[in-house]
Amino acid sequence: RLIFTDLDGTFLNHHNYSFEESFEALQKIKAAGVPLIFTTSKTKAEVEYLQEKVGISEPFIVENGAALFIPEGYQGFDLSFLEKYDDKRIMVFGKSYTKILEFYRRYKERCSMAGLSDMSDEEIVHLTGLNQRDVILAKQRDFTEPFILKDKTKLEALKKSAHTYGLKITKGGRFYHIMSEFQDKGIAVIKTIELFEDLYHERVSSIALGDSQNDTAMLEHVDIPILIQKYDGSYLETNVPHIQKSSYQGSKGWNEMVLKYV
Ligand code: 2M8
Ligand code: MG
Ligand code: MG
Repeated sequence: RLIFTDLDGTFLNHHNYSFEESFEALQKIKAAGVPLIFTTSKTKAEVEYLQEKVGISEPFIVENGAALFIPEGYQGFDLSFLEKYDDKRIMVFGKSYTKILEFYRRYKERCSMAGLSDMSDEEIVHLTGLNQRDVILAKQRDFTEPFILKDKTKLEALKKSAHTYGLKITKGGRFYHIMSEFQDKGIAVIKTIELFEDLYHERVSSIALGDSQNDTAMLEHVDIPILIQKYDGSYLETNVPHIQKSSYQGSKGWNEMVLKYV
Protein backbone atom coordinates (compact mmCIF):
# COMPACT_ATOMS: atom_id res chain seq x y z
CA ARG A 1 0.00 0.00 0.00
CA LEU A 2 1.21 3.51 -0.88
CA ILE A 3 0.17 6.84 0.62
CA PHE A 4 0.45 9.96 -1.52
CA THR A 5 -0.02 13.19 0.33
CA ASP A 6 -0.11 16.85 -0.53
CA LEU A 7 1.77 19.04 1.96
CA ASP A 8 0.46 22.62 2.34
CA GLY A 9 -3.02 22.61 3.85
CA THR A 10 -3.02 18.79 4.03
CA PHE A 11 -0.08 17.25 5.90
CA LEU A 12 0.98 20.73 7.01
CA ASN A 13 -1.35 23.32 8.51
CA HIS A 14 -2.12 26.18 6.13
CA HIS A 15 -0.95 29.03 8.38
CA ASN A 16 2.03 27.77 10.39
CA TYR A 17 3.16 24.79 8.26
CA SER A 18 3.17 22.59 11.37
CA PHE A 19 2.54 18.83 11.28
CA GLU A 20 2.28 18.38 15.04
CA GLU A 21 -1.27 17.09 15.02
CA SER A 22 -0.39 14.22 12.69
CA PHE A 23 1.91 12.58 15.24
CA GLU A 24 -0.21 9.51 15.95
CA ALA A 25 -0.88 8.62 12.32
CA LEU A 26 2.74 9.29 11.44
CA GLN A 27 3.93 6.81 14.09
CA LYS A 28 1.50 4.24 12.76
CA ILE A 29 2.75 4.64 9.18
CA LYS A 30 6.39 4.50 10.23
CA ALA A 31 5.80 1.39 12.35
CA ALA A 32 3.97 -0.32 9.48
CA GLY A 33 6.68 0.71 6.98
CA VAL A 34 4.12 2.16 4.55
CA PRO A 35 5.78 4.41 1.94
CA LEU A 36 4.63 7.98 2.64
CA ILE A 37 5.10 9.80 -0.65
CA PHE A 38 5.01 13.60 -0.39
CA THR A 39 3.28 14.84 -3.55
CA THR A 40 3.53 18.60 -3.58
CA SER A 41 4.05 21.92 -5.35
CA LYS A 42 7.16 22.34 -3.24
CA THR A 43 10.73 21.97 -4.50
CA LYS A 44 13.19 19.12 -4.00
CA ALA A 45 15.10 21.24 -1.49
CA GLU A 46 11.94 21.97 0.53
CA VAL A 47 10.87 18.31 0.58
CA GLU A 48 14.30 17.01 1.57
CA TYR A 49 14.38 19.46 4.47
CA LEU A 50 10.88 18.44 5.59
CA GLN A 51 11.65 14.70 5.30
CA GLU A 52 14.56 15.25 7.66
CA LYS A 53 12.29 17.00 10.19
CA VAL A 54 9.69 14.24 9.89
CA GLY A 55 12.37 11.56 10.08
CA ILE A 56 11.64 9.69 6.86
CA SER A 57 13.54 8.91 3.67
CA GLU A 58 10.96 7.98 1.04
CA PRO A 59 10.31 8.61 -2.65
CA PHE A 60 8.67 12.00 -3.30
CA ILE A 61 7.02 13.98 -6.10
CA VAL A 62 7.92 17.67 -6.47
CA GLU A 63 6.61 20.82 -8.18
CA ASN A 64 3.10 19.57 -8.97
CA GLY A 65 4.06 16.26 -10.52
CA ALA A 66 7.12 17.52 -12.41
CA ALA A 67 9.44 14.79 -11.11
CA LEU A 68 9.64 11.71 -8.91
CA PHE A 69 12.73 11.23 -6.76
CA ILE A 70 13.66 7.88 -5.15
CA PRO A 71 16.50 7.45 -2.67
CA GLU A 72 19.31 5.30 -4.12
CA GLY A 73 19.01 1.75 -2.79
CA TYR A 74 15.43 2.34 -1.54
CA GLN A 75 14.06 -0.98 -0.18
CA GLY A 76 16.98 -2.71 -1.90
CA PHE A 77 15.50 -2.07 -5.36
CA ASP A 78 17.74 -2.00 -8.41
CA LEU A 79 16.95 1.45 -9.81
CA SER A 80 19.84 1.61 -12.25
CA PHE A 81 17.40 1.95 -15.18
CA LEU A 82 16.53 5.42 -13.87
CA GLU A 83 18.67 8.52 -14.31
CA LYS A 84 20.88 9.40 -11.36
CA TYR A 85 20.51 12.73 -9.51
CA ASP A 86 22.84 13.25 -6.51
CA ASP A 87 22.02 10.50 -3.98
CA LYS A 88 18.70 9.76 -5.70
CA ARG A 89 17.16 8.41 -8.91
CA ILE A 90 14.82 10.64 -10.88
CA MET A 91 11.91 10.34 -13.32
CA VAL A 92 11.03 13.67 -15.00
CA PHE A 93 7.57 14.61 -16.28
CA GLY A 94 7.89 18.40 -16.40
CA LYS A 95 9.70 21.00 -18.51
CA SER A 96 12.85 22.88 -17.55
CA TYR A 97 12.61 26.00 -15.36
CA THR A 98 14.37 27.93 -18.15
CA LYS A 99 11.42 27.17 -20.49
CA ILE A 100 8.90 28.12 -17.79
CA LEU A 101 10.65 31.42 -17.03
CA GLU A 102 10.91 32.26 -20.71
CA PHE A 103 7.12 32.17 -20.92
CA TYR A 104 6.66 33.95 -17.60
CA ARG A 105 8.95 36.83 -18.59
CA ARG A 106 7.27 37.25 -21.96
CA TYR A 107 3.76 37.42 -20.44
CA LYS A 108 4.15 38.82 -16.94
CA GLU A 109 3.28 42.44 -17.80
CA ARG A 110 0.49 41.60 -20.24
CA CYS A 111 -1.12 39.12 -17.85
CA SER A 112 -0.35 40.94 -14.58
CA MET A 113 1.67 38.11 -12.99
CA ALA A 114 4.04 38.56 -10.05
CA GLY A 115 6.24 35.47 -9.94
CA LEU A 116 8.25 34.04 -7.08
CA SER A 117 11.45 34.60 -9.10
CA ASP A 118 10.75 38.38 -9.13
CA MET A 119 9.85 38.65 -5.43
CA SER A 120 12.22 39.59 -2.65
CA ASP A 121 12.62 37.15 0.23
CA GLU A 122 10.77 39.62 2.49
CA GLU A 123 7.80 39.73 0.12
CA ILE A 124 7.60 35.93 0.04
CA VAL A 125 7.83 35.73 3.83
CA HIS A 126 4.98 38.22 4.02
CA LEU A 127 2.81 36.38 1.45
CA THR A 128 3.36 32.83 2.66
CA GLY A 129 4.31 32.94 6.32
CA LEU A 130 7.36 30.81 5.51
CA ASN A 131 10.52 31.72 7.41
CA GLN A 132 13.66 33.06 5.68
CA ARG A 133 15.37 29.68 5.42
CA ASP A 134 12.27 28.02 3.92
CA VAL A 135 11.99 30.83 1.37
CA ILE A 136 15.52 30.07 0.16
CA LEU A 137 14.50 26.42 -0.32
CA ALA A 138 11.24 27.39 -2.09
CA LYS A 139 13.21 29.55 -4.55
CA GLN A 140 15.35 26.59 -5.68
CA ARG A 141 12.97 25.65 -8.48
CA ASP A 142 13.57 23.27 -11.38
CA PHE A 143 10.22 22.95 -13.22
CA THR A 144 7.45 25.40 -12.18
CA GLU A 145 6.85 29.08 -11.35
CA PRO A 146 4.37 30.08 -8.63
CA PHE A 147 2.85 33.52 -9.13
CA ILE A 148 0.19 35.93 -7.92
CA LEU A 149 -2.31 37.25 -10.45
CA LYS A 150 -2.83 40.96 -9.77
CA ASP A 151 -5.77 41.19 -12.20
CA LYS A 152 -7.98 38.08 -12.07
CA THR A 153 -9.73 38.95 -15.37
CA LYS A 154 -6.44 38.07 -17.15
CA LEU A 155 -6.65 34.40 -16.17
CA GLU A 156 -8.46 33.10 -19.27
CA ALA A 157 -6.16 34.90 -21.71
CA LEU A 158 -3.16 33.68 -19.74
CA LYS A 159 -4.37 30.07 -19.90
CA LYS A 160 -4.78 30.34 -23.69
CA SER A 161 -1.30 31.76 -24.15
CA ALA A 162 0.21 29.11 -21.88
CA HIS A 163 -1.41 26.42 -24.05
CA THR A 164 0.33 27.70 -27.19
CA TYR A 165 3.63 27.14 -25.35
CA GLY A 166 2.72 23.61 -24.22
CA LEU A 167 2.21 24.98 -20.71
CA LYS A 168 -0.72 25.27 -18.31
CA ILE A 169 -1.80 27.10 -15.19
CA THR A 170 -3.04 25.47 -11.99
CA LYS A 171 -3.85 26.77 -8.51
CA GLY A 172 -2.40 25.80 -5.15
CA GLY A 173 -3.29 27.14 -1.70
CA ARG A 174 -1.84 30.62 -2.22
CA PHE A 175 -0.35 30.82 -5.71
CA TYR A 176 -1.10 29.95 -9.29
CA HIS A 177 1.61 27.84 -10.91
CA ILE A 178 2.98 27.74 -14.48
CA MET A 179 4.03 24.26 -15.57
CA SER A 180 4.17 21.80 -18.46
CA GLU A 181 0.81 20.97 -19.98
CA PHE A 182 1.71 17.28 -19.75
CA GLN A 183 2.37 17.10 -16.04
CA ASP A 184 0.14 16.89 -13.00
CA LYS A 185 0.12 15.09 -9.68
CA GLY A 186 -2.12 12.42 -11.26
CA ILE A 187 0.35 11.39 -13.97
CA ALA A 188 3.20 11.29 -11.46
CA VAL A 189 1.08 9.16 -9.10
CA ILE A 190 0.16 6.71 -11.90
CA LYS A 191 3.82 6.35 -12.87
CA THR A 192 4.84 5.84 -9.25
CA ILE A 193 2.22 3.12 -8.72
CA GLU A 194 3.34 1.40 -11.95
CA LEU A 195 6.94 1.52 -10.81
CA PHE A 196 6.13 -0.02 -7.42
CA GLU A 197 4.01 -2.72 -9.09
CA ASP A 198 6.96 -3.60 -11.35
CA LEU A 199 9.34 -3.70 -8.39
CA TYR A 200 7.00 -5.69 -6.11
CA HIS A 201 5.60 -7.91 -8.94
CA GLU A 202 2.08 -7.41 -7.59
CA ARG A 203 -0.82 -4.98 -7.54
CA VAL A 204 -0.31 -2.08 -5.15
CA SER A 205 -3.24 -0.28 -3.52
CA SER A 206 -3.09 3.46 -2.94
CA ILE A 207 -4.44 6.30 -0.83
CA ALA A 208 -4.11 10.02 -1.59
CA LEU A 209 -4.83 13.07 0.55
CA GLY A 210 -5.18 16.64 -0.74
CA ASP A 211 -7.07 19.91 -0.34
CA SER A 212 -6.74 21.99 -3.54
CA GLN A 213 -7.44 22.03 -7.24
CA ASN A 214 -3.95 20.80 -8.07
CA ASP A 215 -4.67 17.63 -6.06
CA THR A 216 -7.73 16.57 -8.09
CA ALA A 217 -5.79 14.57 -10.69
CA MET A 218 -4.00 12.60 -7.97
CA LEU A 219 -7.25 11.93 -6.07
CA GLU A 220 -8.80 10.58 -9.29
CA HIS A 221 -6.17 7.86 -9.67
CA VAL A 222 -6.01 6.15 -6.28
CA ASP A 223 -8.18 3.54 -4.55
CA ILE A 224 -8.98 5.76 -1.56
CA PRO A 225 -9.17 9.51 -2.33
CA ILE A 226 -9.33 11.76 0.73
CA LEU A 227 -10.20 15.46 0.78
CA ILE A 228 -8.89 17.54 3.68
CA GLN A 229 -10.99 20.45 4.92
CA LYS A 230 -9.55 23.86 4.06
CA TYR A 231 -8.44 26.38 6.69
CA ASP A 232 -11.66 28.37 6.26
CA GLY A 233 -13.80 25.28 6.91
CA SER A 234 -14.77 24.81 3.25
CA TYR A 235 -13.95 21.89 0.93
CA LEU A 236 -12.69 21.91 -2.64
CA GLU A 237 -15.58 21.32 -5.05
CA THR A 238 -14.84 18.06 -6.81
CA ASN A 239 -16.51 15.25 -8.75
CA VAL A 240 -14.04 12.55 -7.71
CA PRO A 241 -16.17 9.42 -7.01
CA HIS A 242 -16.19 7.90 -3.49
CA ILE A 243 -14.19 10.78 -2.02
CA GLN A 244 -13.88 10.76 1.79
CA LYS A 245 -13.83 14.11 3.60
CA SER A 246 -12.00 14.89 6.83
CA SER A 247 -13.91 16.61 9.62
CA TYR A 248 -10.87 18.72 10.57
CA GLN A 249 -8.44 21.00 8.76
CA GLY A 250 -4.79 20.43 7.86
CA SER A 251 -2.69 18.06 9.93
CA LYS A 252 -5.50 17.26 12.36
CA GLY A 253 -7.71 16.14 9.48
CA TRP A 254 -4.77 14.26 8.00
CA ASN A 255 -4.24 12.41 11.28
CA GLU A 256 -7.94 11.56 11.52
CA MET A 257 -8.14 10.11 7.99
CA VAL A 258 -4.86 8.19 7.99
CA LEU A 259 -5.81 6.51 11.27
CA LYS A 260 -9.12 5.57 9.67
CA TYR A 261 -7.72 4.04 6.46
CA VAL A 262 -4.25 2.67 7.18
C1 2M8 B 1 3.83 27.36 -3.24
O1 2M8 B 1 2.95 26.27 -3.24
C2 2M8 B 1 1.72 26.32 -2.51
C3 2M8 B 1 1.09 24.93 -2.58
O2 2M8 B 1 -0.25 24.87 -2.39
C4 2M8 B 1 0.76 27.36 -3.02
O3 2M8 B 1 0.54 27.48 -4.23
O4 2M8 B 1 0.21 28.07 -2.19
C5 2M8 B 1 5.23 26.93 -3.72
O5 2M8 B 1 5.96 28.05 -4.04
C6 2M8 B 1 5.98 26.19 -2.64
O6 2M8 B 1 7.31 25.95 -3.10
C7 2M8 B 1 5.98 26.99 -1.36
O7 2M8 B 1 6.56 26.27 -0.32
C8 2M8 B 1 4.56 27.35 -0.96
C9 2M8 B 1 4.56 28.22 0.28
O8 2M8 B 1 3.28 28.63 0.64
O9 2M8 B 1 3.91 28.04 -2.01
MG1 MG C 1 -2.48 21.91 -0.52
MG1 MG D 1 0.44 21.56 -2.70
